[in-house]
Amino acid sequence: MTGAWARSTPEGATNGVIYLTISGPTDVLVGVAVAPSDAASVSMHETMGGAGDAAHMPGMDMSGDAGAAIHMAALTTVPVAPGNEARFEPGGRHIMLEGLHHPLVRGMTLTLTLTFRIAGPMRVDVPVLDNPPA
Ligand SMILES: [Cu+2]
Repeated sequence: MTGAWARSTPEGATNGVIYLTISGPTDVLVGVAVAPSDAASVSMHETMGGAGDAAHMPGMDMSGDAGAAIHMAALTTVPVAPGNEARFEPGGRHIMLEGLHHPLVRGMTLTLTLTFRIAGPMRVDVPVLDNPPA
């Protein structure tokens, strides 16, 4: 697990996003979670159609035409293997927090629980940043 970070959000934002890279051993990521006090639900998504991070910009209305144009597919499993790392990065796969209970503010740390088919649950500290780590 490397490069985990969550993008900061302004007051009132309902969605947040976490990125990280997972390398082997061979396993399958089958679940993601954060503390119930942070968000109502967490899921793995794949962004399609070149919308990239815009899908998660604060205030973005995902309903109606805008939502149709920016297609995000939920992923139930993500395979991991040596030499075939699972990358969650801006514009592609991401871990999406919906129903945020508070803004994500730079300096905070979220506790993300990744559940793997073989290895079971693993906790990752996720710092909240304004921009991707260098
Ligand atoms: Cu998403």
